[in-house]
Amino acid sequence: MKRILLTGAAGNLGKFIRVKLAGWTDVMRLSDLNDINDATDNEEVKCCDLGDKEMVMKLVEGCDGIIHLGGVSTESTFDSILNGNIVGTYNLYEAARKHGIKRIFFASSNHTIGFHERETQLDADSTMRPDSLYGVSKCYGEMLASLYHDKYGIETARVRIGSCFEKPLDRRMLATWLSADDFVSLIVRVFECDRLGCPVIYGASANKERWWDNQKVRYLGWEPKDSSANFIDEPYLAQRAGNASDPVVRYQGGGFASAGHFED
Ligand code: NAI
Ligand code: 15L
Repeated sequence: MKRILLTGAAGNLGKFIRVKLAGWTDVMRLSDLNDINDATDNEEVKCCDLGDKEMVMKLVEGCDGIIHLGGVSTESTFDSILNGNIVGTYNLYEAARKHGIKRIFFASSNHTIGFHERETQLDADSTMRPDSLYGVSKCYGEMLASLYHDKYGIETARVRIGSCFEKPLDRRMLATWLSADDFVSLIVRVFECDRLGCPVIYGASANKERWWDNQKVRYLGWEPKDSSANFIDEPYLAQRAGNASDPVVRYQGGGFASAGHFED
């Protein structure tokens, strides 16, 4: 893999991916809305707004694959989601089509299915039940990837990331937590496997508590190694569970399911 474009490179996940994947590609092309001033020798920086079609066309030129993390990453106003996640993801796929990109890692989210109750076991074929406008925008991204796969042959890993943080931050994340190492090992598998297709993959570590089943993507050979169970001494585990009828406890999306609407 020669040159990989990393969008959202200045964000939380982008920052550690740069470090953990250093040397994996000949060149990592970094992009974000925010400036990036600490590029290393095998990184190059091309910052732009994903909503700017012409800039995105230039951004993608010369790349061999894309790790697409850029965009609005939590609930927000429709206008900002429209620009970053709807228009932005379209611009990226159009540029990928025109520049012959073969493979994309799309950072989708568990908020595409956040209104499923926690007792419901989901797999790749479960119905989308977004819990926010943000979740709806990720459903759109997944469907756009499907179209560009079926019509133009661009392979995409549609990864419904759970909660990728240094450690689980609350009781819900015992099920949704994805470690940085497991996230990076998934990225590597996505670009190194012979055939990818356009699968939906749940991005969670090998946690004991599980809501999501990745049986349908066993062919990828991705084996997460970490577990939220290793954080057994964290204080939130000693807390009593919340009220079971509270949407924050009832639904997989947690607080996103109960959050109010963001007015433009
Ligand atoms: P983040 O918010 O820290 O990073 C996103 C980056 O995208 C930011 O640096 C931001 O400046 C950039 N961005 C926003 N709008 C843009 C635009 N119009 N043009 C160009 N760049 C723009 O989010 P984080 O946590 O790093 O997440 C990365 C991706 O993974 C996001 O797409 C998010 O939705 C997804 N994800 C993350 C999860 C997590 O646990 N961190 C869970 C599920 C999904
Ligand atoms: C997401 O989609 C967000 O990007 C991240 O900040 C977390 O809120 C995560 O989901 C989660 O559900 O924990």
